[in-house]
Amino acid sequence: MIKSCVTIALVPQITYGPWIFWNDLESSMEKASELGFDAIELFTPASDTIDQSELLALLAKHKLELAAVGTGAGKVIHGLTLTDPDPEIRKKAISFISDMIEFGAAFGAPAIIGSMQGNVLAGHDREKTLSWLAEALEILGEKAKKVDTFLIYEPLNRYETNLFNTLKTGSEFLETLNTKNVKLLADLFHMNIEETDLEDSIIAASQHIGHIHFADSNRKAIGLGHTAMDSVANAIKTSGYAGFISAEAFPEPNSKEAALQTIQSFNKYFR
Ligand code: LER
Ligand code: MN
Repeated sequence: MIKSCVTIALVPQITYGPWIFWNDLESSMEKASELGFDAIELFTPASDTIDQSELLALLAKHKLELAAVGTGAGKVIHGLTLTDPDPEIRKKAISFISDMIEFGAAFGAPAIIGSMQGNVLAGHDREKTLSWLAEALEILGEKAKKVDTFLIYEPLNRYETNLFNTLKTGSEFLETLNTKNVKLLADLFHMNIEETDLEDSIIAASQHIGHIHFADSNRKAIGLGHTAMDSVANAIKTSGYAGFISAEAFPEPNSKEAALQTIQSFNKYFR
């Protein structure tokens, strides 16, 4: 069954971005639960930000699942990426994500590699850079397997990465890896910029998709932009997707209304 999810940002250094709820874990979870969301996706500064037993108790209290954990703080706070030319930085990036994998795995949730994938930097070789990404995904994919979860790799739009921007190129890259434990994140906002046809892309990549970010063309809650969600939802359902559809969208006009708009859209298209 497809399940609804909403994002909560808990990184003090970041004060604005595409996350629906902000700063306060407990009140965000309370609101998510009241609106009928099935799950939350967390964006935290580190793997040890939230006490494990406290989160377990809150998830039980509010009848929510943890769908996934974001790793972007590794880049934003510490400047770490998996494709930095400096091997020491790559090592630290792998270690940061490895800890995040363990944090999520305690709740059955995978970690997401978005901005921590980095870029091919000016003056550097693309093939070499991709070999660093492959090396990291091999290690982290197998790490996730050991703790009974999977890893999520997210193609981003061209303004955020020059590695892979589409589901097709992302899928082809994953197919070159030995590990079969890395899945793809289909972020509808990035796809709106990069894909020729969202529906075709979703169907073609269906065996790789393990998570979906739910945002409209302008990265506001679904229904506030011009994405043709009817046909995108049909493609998601036809593809046999059975994971979380997670609102990674701006808190516009505010968190409460963005959350309400999201759950109404989710129910309209997926219930
Ligand atoms: C993360 O999920 C994402 O979509 C990125 O745009 C964040 O940099
Ligand atoms: Mn995303």
